[in-house]
Amino acid sequence: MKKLPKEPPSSEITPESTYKRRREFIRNAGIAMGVAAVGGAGAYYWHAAAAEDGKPPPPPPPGAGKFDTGEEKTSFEDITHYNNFYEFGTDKTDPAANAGTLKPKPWTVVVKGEVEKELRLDFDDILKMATPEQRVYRMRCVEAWSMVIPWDGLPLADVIKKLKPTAKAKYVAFKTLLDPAQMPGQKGTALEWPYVEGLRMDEAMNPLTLLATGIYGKPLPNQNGAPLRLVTPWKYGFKGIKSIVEINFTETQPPTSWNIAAPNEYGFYANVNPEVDHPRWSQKTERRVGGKRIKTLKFNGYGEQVAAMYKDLDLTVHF
Ligand SMILES: Nc1nc2c(c(=O)[nH]1)N[C@H]1C(S)=C(S)[C@@H](COP(=O)(O)O)O[C@H]1N2
Ligand SMILES: [Mo]
Repeated sequence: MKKLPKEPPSSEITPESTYKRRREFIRNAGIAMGVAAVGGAGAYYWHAAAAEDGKPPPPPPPGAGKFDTGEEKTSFEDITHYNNFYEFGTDKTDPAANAGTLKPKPWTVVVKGEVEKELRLDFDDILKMATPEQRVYRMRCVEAWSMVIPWDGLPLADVIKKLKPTAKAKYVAFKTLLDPAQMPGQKGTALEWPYVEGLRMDEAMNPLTLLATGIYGKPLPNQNGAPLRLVTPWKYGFKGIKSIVEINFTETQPPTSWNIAAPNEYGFYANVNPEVDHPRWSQKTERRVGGKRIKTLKFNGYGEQVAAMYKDLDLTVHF
């Protein structure tokens, strides 16, 4: 019988926290949810409605089940109590314990840069820009664990079409809220704040890319990035920026938080790739939270939808 590979040494915590200590050393050395119409008369934002009256969610909207992996879903408890959200601490249990200070309502998102019209949008305005869908996605963290999450959200492509970027827009940059009073981790130096991320325009327009607003038919819990976060299931988890307050269309590749933090370890693309190891640990397998260790699939199993975008890119260089 083949032995399963050993869990990477402290895979869940060490990589990012080791780095954090190094970074601190370098520094010291001186260097919602209202009911919103989304369609015709009687249309409603389904999980928001469920949350408000405490009843079980109504039947999912059309589009649910699209891209479903058929795998066993991770429990709501695990999805909401095993998190990365450094604005609330660097341990996996910190976000659930500390994210109560975040106020996800009211919520404003600034749209700027290479776009027909710069805008300040309320969260409810964004909900009206596309039809909500539920999609069960396999998610893979760079730390070699994974989950299967039933997200609720809006296809980012539909939102972008409404925002009308100019022909110069080649990338979309996202920013998390910067407010140390709501996000106490921002008083520390675990990362540069605010958290920033970005996608190439074709990645942003890919049908898999979701602006998530909920999980399991409930509004996003604070620790998962309320009220609005990015989901790109073929990429490592750190691309999935939480609690977004800015969408900026740019001509050039925007900076991204983990690439700023450790450029030799975290690239801009961050496509899940078992053939390209992280410099300090393997990416060949993953531990399914609440389940077994399994082999990691290239593009997290979404190659059919995304591989063509990278046919001219050396993924060992552009990791
Ligand atoms: N603003 C912000 N977004 C973030 C992070 C973070 O620390 N801050 N962590 C990222 C990482 S490393 C992962 S794996 C996912 C985790 O999402 P989850 O806690 O909802 O599973 O969020 C990503 N988005
Ligand atoms: Mo991650």
